[in-house]
Amino acid sequence: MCARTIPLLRRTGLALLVATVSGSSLALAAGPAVAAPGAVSVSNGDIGAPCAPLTFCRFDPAGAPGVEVVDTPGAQSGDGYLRLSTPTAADRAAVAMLGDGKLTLGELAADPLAYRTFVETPASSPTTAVPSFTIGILSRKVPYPDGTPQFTGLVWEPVYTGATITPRTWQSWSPSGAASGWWATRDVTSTGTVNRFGFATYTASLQDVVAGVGADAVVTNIGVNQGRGPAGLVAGVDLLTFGGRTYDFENPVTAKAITATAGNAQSAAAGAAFPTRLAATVTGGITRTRPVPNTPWCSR
Ligand SMILES: [Ca+2]
Repeated sequence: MCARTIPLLRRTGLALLVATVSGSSLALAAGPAVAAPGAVSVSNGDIGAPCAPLTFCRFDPAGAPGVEVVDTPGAQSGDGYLRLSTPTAADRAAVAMLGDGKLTLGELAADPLAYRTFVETPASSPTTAVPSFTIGILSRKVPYPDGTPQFTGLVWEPVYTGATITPRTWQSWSPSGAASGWWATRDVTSTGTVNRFGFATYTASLQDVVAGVGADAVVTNIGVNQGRGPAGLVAGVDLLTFGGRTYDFENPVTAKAITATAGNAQSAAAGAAFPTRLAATVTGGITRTRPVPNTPWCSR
């Protein structure tokens, strides 16, 4: 008889899933798909949970119906990605991690910001639209009339760097390393003109933004946004990076088949271990089968 409890990868850095092997029976909880090494998996269930500090959620008062972590062979990392859909110009699709009220813009900008996009169906207009990298802040530099810090979204879009958007191709972006591309939602001035928050619309780098807004601005949310505006755009996002972590959008796997991959059809003396450790591959998934890391094993 043998019994083991084996930790699998964590989801959103909070929950720990386990698979338990007991004797000849093997029971598997749903586990995550293959995530990029060192990345934190974020599933459709994660972003569907109520918004809370330091977790991802659909960041939109209307619930952002065009937001889903999908399993698809088109994924570049793992087996899935975050799909954002805006059928009409009035739609918005966004996912963000809420801040904890402590993180400042200066602290956030100290680590690389990065993400990848994949345009499945370009917008009717503008055809160059892709999901943006968005940071919400509260700025003391531009307070409301009552003196409280004013909110604005800080938005980075590849098109304002002069980059070419290629549909049906994964493209990697670096909002923190780009020489331009940032603008503020609460004061969209003409290109190259300094806004109320102190940086030039569309031509500012992240360093320009921090210098203009102030490193002490409190971060309220970090994520990606699509719309309002680009009607018909269907786009993927994956490997969202900030705060020293990369978030890989992947759904859990439910085991459908277990196949011995090592140690089968061998014998061992009583009380001795098998010469080859017993191992198995578990496949599952929502739309197709796939191997699962850290497949449980036992020997007896
Ligand atoms: Ca992925």
